[in-house]
Amino acid sequence: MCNACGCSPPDQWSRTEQLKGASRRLRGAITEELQQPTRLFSEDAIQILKFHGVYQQDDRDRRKEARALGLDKHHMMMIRTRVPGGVVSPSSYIAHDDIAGDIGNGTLRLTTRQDFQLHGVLKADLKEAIQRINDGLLTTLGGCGDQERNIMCCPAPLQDPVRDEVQELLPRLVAGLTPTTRAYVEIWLDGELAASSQDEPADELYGEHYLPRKFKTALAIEGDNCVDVYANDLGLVARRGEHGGLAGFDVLVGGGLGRTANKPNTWPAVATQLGFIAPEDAVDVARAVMTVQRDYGNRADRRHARMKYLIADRGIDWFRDEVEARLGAQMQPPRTLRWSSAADHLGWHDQDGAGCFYGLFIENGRIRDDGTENLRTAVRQIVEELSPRIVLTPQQNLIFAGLRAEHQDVILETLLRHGVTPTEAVPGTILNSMACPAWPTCGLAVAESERAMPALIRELTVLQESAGLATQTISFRMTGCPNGCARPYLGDVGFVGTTLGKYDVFLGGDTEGTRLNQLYAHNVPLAQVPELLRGPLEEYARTRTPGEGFGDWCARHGVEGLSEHYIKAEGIA
Ligand code: SRM
Ligand code: SF4
Repeated sequence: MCNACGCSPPDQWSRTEQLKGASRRLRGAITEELQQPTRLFSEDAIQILKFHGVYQQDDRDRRKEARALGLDKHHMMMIRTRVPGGVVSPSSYIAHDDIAGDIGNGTLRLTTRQDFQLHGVLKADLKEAIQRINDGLLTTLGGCGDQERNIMCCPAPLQDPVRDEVQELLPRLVAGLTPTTRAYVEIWLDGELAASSQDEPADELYGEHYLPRKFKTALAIEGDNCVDVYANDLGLVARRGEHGGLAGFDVLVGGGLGRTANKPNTWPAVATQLGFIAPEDAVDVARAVMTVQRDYGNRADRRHARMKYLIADRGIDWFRDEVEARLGAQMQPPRTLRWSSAADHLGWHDQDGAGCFYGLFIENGRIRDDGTENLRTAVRQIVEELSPRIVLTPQQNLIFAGLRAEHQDVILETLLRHGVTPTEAVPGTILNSMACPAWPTCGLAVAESERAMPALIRELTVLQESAGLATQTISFRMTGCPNGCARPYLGDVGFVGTTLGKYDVFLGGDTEGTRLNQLYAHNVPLAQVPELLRGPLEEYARTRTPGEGFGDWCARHGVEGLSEHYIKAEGIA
C-alpha cells in the first residue's frame, strides 16, 4: 500500500490490472481470436471478454466423459445482456428466445439483477448472438467486468409520479456510468475500426484501467426493497416529498455479498447510509462515488477490491469527505429508512387506471420447455399474442404489464395449456425462493444450486405447512458457492454450498432484506437440511409475536443459541 494516500501502487497491481491497461480500451485480442477456428479463447482474452458481457464456461456435466475419451472440455459461452431496470420490448424478448433456441442451450435465464443470460453458445456463434441481441436494441456491454453492472430498479409498473421520475433518471444514470469505449461496436457490430484507442476521446470516468472490481447500483422506491438495495455498491432510495413528488434520494454505499471460504479478509456486507441528495444531483453523486472507488480501491488483491472493503478499511466518514470533495458540495444527513415489503410484485395487480400487470413466477429464473411444463413456449406465445410491456424482476421473475382485464383469461389459458402452474397457485414458500445457476455452467460452483433447490424447496413447503406456517412469507435462497449470487445472506434462510452435496445454513435475515443472516449449521448434507429447520420453524410458529417474521424471530432468539439448541445439543448434523 502507498504511504502517501493508501492506494495500491501500480507495481503491485494484479495481472488483471495489467491486462486491462494493455487492452486498448477493452479490445485486447478478441477480434483476432474470434477469427481463429478454435473452440476457446486465451486466458487474456477471457478477462477482457467479460467486459463485453461474455463468460467462457464449459459443460461440467461432460468433463468426466471428455476426460475418459481424452478430449478437451466442452467449451461454451455464457452471454449476459444488460437490461436496465429489467425493461424489455416484446421484440427483444423474442430475439433472446430465438437465440436460445437457434444457437444457445434452449433455455433463457432471468438473473437476480434483471438481466438475461444465454448459456451454451459456441464460440463460432458468439458474434451472431451478440449482433442479434443488439438488433433487439439491447447490449451485452457491461454485463460483466470491472465496471458498472446492470442498474436495477423496482419493476412495478405502477402509475406513480415518483416511479415516473425514477424511470426518467435510469437512462441518464446508465449513460453517466457506462464506459465510452468504441471497442464493442468495432468488435461485434462491425463498426468502423479506430486505428487505435488513441483515436477515441479519453474515457474520463474509467481511464485505461476501469474499476478495481465490479460495481453495482440499484434504485429503490421508499418502502419497497424488492431490488435488495443493501446488496449494492451504490443504492439510491427515492423518497417522496410532502406533495407526492420525488423529494430526493437516500444514498447507500458499500453493499456486497461475495466472500471466499477460508479467506478472513472477505465478508458479505450490507450498504451503509451516506447522505441525502436532491434528485438533480443523482448522476453526479453516482459518478463521484464511483471515482472514489476507482482511485482508492484495492487493485492488488481482487478478493479485497470491492468498494465495501475500501469503506471498511477507511471508514464511512473518510468516504463521505472524498465524495463531497469531488462534488464540491455537502450532502444532507441521511433520513430514516423504513421498508414495508421486499416482495417481487408477483400475481395480478391493478396498474391504477392503466390496466393491470401480472408478475409471473419463473422458478430460479430458468425459462425452458421440459416436455411436461413448457414454460418457454407459454411465455413466447403470451408475448406474441398480447405484445405486453415486459419487465424482468430482481428476483428472477417476469412481469407482463399494460394488460386489459380480458387478458387474464388468455394468460391463464396459455399457461395451463402448456402445463405451467399459474403464479397464484404456486405455494408461497416456492415463490419466495431463489437459487443461482451453479452446476453445470458456473465454473466457481462447489455444490449444486438451481438443480438442487426445486426438490428441497418442495420439502420445505411441506414442512412450513405442517408447522402451521403455510401463509407466512419466509425467503429461502441457495447458492452453489459463497459468492452469493442469489443473495443468500439476505434471506430469512440461506443455503451456501461448501462442497458437493453440502451446505452452510444461515438464519436470521429479515424479510425486508436489511440485515445479514448468520451461520446456523455448517456443512450440512442436503438431505438433512429440512430436519434441522424443523425445530426452529415449529418453535417460531408457537412463540412468534404478531407480525414477526421468521428471520426476525431467529435474530431475537440469537442464531448461535438456536444452533446450540437444535444442532449441537440434539446432534442433528
Ligand atoms: Fe454472480 C460470479 C451468476 C448476481 C456475486 N456470478 C458469477 C459468475 C459469472 C461465475 C464466474 O465468475 O465465472 C456466475 C455465472 C453462472 C452461470 O453459469 O450463469 C454468476 N451472478 C450470477 C447470476 C446469473 C445469478 C442468478 O441466479 O441470477 C446473477 C447475474 C446478475 C447480473 O445480471 O448481473 C448474479 N453475483 C450476483 C449477485 C447478486 C446481486 O448482484 O444482486 C452477487 C452478490 C452481490 C455482490 O456482487 O456482492 C454476485 N458473482 C458474485 C461474485 C462475488 C463477488 C465478490 O465481490 O466477491 C462472483 C465471483 C467474482 O466476481 O469473482 C460472481
Ligand atoms: Fe456460481 Fe457461486 Fe454465483 Fe452460484 S453463487 S452462480 S455457484 S459464482
